[in-house]
Amino acid sequence: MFKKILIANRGEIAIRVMRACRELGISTVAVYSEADKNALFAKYADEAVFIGPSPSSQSYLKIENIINAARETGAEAVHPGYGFLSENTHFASACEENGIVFIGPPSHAIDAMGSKITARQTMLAAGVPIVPGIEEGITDPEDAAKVAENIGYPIILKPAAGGGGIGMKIVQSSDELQPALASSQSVARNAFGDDTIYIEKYLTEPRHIEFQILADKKGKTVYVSDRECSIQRRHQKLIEESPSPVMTEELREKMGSIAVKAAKAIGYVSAGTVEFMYSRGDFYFLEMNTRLQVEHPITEMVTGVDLAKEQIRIAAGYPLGYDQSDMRIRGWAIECRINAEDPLNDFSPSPGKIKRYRSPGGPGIRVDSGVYTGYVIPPYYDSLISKLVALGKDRNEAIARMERALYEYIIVGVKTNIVFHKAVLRNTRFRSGDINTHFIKEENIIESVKSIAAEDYKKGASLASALGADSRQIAAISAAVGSYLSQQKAGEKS
Ligand code: MV4
Repeated sequence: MFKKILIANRGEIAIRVMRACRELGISTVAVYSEADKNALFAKYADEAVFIGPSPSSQSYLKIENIINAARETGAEAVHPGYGFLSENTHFASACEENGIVFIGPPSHAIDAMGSKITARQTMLAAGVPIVPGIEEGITDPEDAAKVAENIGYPIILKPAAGGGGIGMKIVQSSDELQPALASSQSVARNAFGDDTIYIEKYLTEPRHIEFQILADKKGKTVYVSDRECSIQRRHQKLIEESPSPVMTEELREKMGSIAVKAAKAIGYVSAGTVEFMYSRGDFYFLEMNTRLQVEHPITEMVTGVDLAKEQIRIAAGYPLGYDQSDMRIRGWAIECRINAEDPLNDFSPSPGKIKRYRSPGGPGIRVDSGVYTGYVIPPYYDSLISKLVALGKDRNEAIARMERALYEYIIVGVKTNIVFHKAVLRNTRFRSGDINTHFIKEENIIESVKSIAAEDYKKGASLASALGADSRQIAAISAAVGSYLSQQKAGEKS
């Protein structure tokens, strides 16, 4: 086993990986930017190397600096977390060339999923179902028109080099095609330096369902659990659950085996995720994420598998210690991403100082976070404060525990999306499990966020005035929507 690992990431995921290292008896090296010099992850590590005065995310993208930090500290392996360099083949190769183990897939497996067209070709050849469409790039508008006519409208244009929805265009009819193609190409050229576009049939109400897989270096690949990730806004996931409400034993067996087939088709090793779109009983390969994902804890909660540890064990050459038939799902887990953002102002980021912080606990609750009271959330990175995860014996218990945990959560100083999560969790359609990727829009969740915020505000104000607060205090207490009761109590004691 490795003796020392460098974690090339920040925030909660750096801590998550270091926790795995600590349990495995591996010492840890953090790398940190100027903006992160007071961050918890840098304090948690056994050693911390300053990698740059640049306060923006640039520090965590400088391959050379990170390789140097690993060499100087004698780290034998590097864990990239998610985002930053986690799916960068140059980084994986640079590690390989410097005799440092990249804790993730081989660079050729990252490459295989880089171009969406190549990925479609590979999956088609392997017998993995893909959305009806083409496996070649399109540049000529007349070719595009013919292809679109063949597939049948509505269609969707996607950049080959893309991901995350950038440059995608839905086209409802032939007269919209030419401007949509031009726009898609121009966005793709700017974002990826490559304006290759391909065409797929547009699915109107898909669910996003993904499968966690693990593959060791001996050729064994298993699926761990499925995750439902349909609750998202502008391609940003906000709530995930495992299993998916539509999942049956039979469907899991079918989709899981295909996820394993997809991984094997590219010689995958490490933890990975195969994404599918699911619509009315049919499912199609979408893309594969070659990293540990933000939402990995819900899979850990329902299976008992420690994915971060498994990644490290696999990278060190250990075989998986179990077979597919040993894998069991027990209970139901939900994750809410708690972000420093204002759901009442178009989810605009709300960085700044956390003046008061108390995270929930009790039965079935897990909080992965990198913040503390007095910590200043820098404006340069993502706005994730924590991942709040609730495990229950079934979906109803998981929801009840999540609502209870949201009630307990105190975060003062920055705006958070806690009230947004409350609004989704009490929605009757969400409770019935009838969701798709357009849920937030279709259910007009923002309107219920407004009314819950107003409700909380009123309760806070009446409580504060009953306790003899002056108008300034009432305003302050009321403004802290979502945790007014706890704040009142905490305020009494301080
Ligand atoms: C689609 C689609 C419908 N039909 N492709 C958006 C991001 C990228 N990963 C794939 N995306 C989609 N591709 C076809 N043929 C709808 C989406 C989509 C989506 C997919 C997964 C999760 C959330 C989504 C939100 C909006 C649109």
